[in-house]
Amino acid sequence: MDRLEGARVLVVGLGRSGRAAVKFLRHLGAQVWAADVRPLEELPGVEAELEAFGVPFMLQSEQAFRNKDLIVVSPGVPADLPELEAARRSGVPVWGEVELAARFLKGSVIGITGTNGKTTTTSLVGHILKQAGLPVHVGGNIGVPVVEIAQLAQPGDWAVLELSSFQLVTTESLHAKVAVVLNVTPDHLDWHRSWEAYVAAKRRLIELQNPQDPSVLNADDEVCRAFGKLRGGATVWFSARRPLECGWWVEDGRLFHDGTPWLEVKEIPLRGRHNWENVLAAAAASERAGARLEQIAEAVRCFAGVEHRLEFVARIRGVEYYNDSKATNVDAAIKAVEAFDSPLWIILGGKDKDGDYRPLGRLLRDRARGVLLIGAAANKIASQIGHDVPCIHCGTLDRAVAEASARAQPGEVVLLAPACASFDQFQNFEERGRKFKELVRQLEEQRCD
Ligand code: UMA
Repeated sequence: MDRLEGARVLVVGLGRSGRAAVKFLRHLGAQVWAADVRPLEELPGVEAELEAFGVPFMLQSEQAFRNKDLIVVSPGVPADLPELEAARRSGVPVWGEVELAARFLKGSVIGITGTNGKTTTTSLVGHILKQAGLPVHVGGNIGVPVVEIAQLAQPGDWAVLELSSFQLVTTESLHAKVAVVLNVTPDHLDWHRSWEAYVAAKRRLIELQNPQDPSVLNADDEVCRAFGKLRGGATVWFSARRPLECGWWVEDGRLFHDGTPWLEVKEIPLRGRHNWENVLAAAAASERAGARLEQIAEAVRCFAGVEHRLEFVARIRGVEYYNDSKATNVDAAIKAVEAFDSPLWIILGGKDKDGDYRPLGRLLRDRARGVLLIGAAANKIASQIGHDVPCIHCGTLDRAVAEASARAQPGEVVLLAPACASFDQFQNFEERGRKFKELVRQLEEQRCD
């Protein structure tokens, strides 16, 4: 189904991806209907947008799926919804928004996935290619729907795409010219229902590649090593822990490519060993896209980092505040904690994703002065880590920041790295991170009063 002119298409989910898909489909000349589980009153701005495109709205129901030639789903819509299963059984294709885009995308794709580090790596690859003077577009899970990139990219351009497991499950036609898998650890098990299904989703990125195209994989990650067996000679390995025979690694405080040192660890402007991995992976992908080593090194040195990822907010009365709102799972929170040597006050909690918080508790035993708990997962977290580290139930982020500022001593760090999704108290992790920064800035103002 490559021509969609006149096709009857239902778009499910009217967040960022769904709304962009509606526009793209109308541009292609399809007849479009739009559905969401939420009524229009709860979807600000959507009614006017749909009206402008002549697209009727329907609440998500069995009826909305009837008499359609194609269903396009947003990433957050579970791929095994009964209505979607029924559509597939009756021969109606179900595409994710990324699949829709992939069928029309003219540039070459660098696809980046992994449980943690995707956004930093994606934005770093975009930055390196731009600095190297290559034509580049950045999108995907990072916040720019891939259908928007499909409308912009020309043949010869690079599309650097952050791809989540949700997006990969419903994708078939995305043949990444370079694929990157950073790491695979448990996440989103509530959505995927099993670890195997989550790993299979990540594996799709490399399974869909053409045989000769390279996969950049983490030599220190067990799942990536298994993926490497599938890709054989097309694998480019990286390691932040040990020298490799060839590929990209860190040794004695320097980054190497095939035995050539090209950057010092101390020149990386991002905190934490996990960011060495992100830099190695970004460098490997960028080199395959045509950037030279010295261009890569120069671009890494001037990379400003990404909002909500170990973002420095302020230093108030000798206490440093960091926003890592993007740490929405246990593994990401562990990496955030490992990035600091100073004693920590850490804000944890939100919507649980079936996480096991015990490994985090063991790490916090030596590193944290206390945990400030917020959101729906507070009791579960306290029951799993309460014997390792003092836990203070704060309920809300406002309260947690107030408690942290009252307790933290000069030389200590207050870190928001919640290990949970934000959806119980916020629209998304960005809103949570912005709120944290606002609260910290208020502390700063109080100090000046
Ligand atoms: N909805 C339905 N039916 C359902 C489920 C949801 O109608 O069965 C509706 C909701 O009511 C809501 C809409 O779908 O109105 C939300 O759609 P969505 O959850 O797919 O979110 P979008 O706004 O389209 O944003 C998505 C990604 N969100 C998710 O995957 C949850 C964004 O990633 C991404 O930036 C954006 O597409 C552009 O590509 C965010 C994210 O949290 C950052 N991603 C997860 C993560 O990184 O952990 C995977």
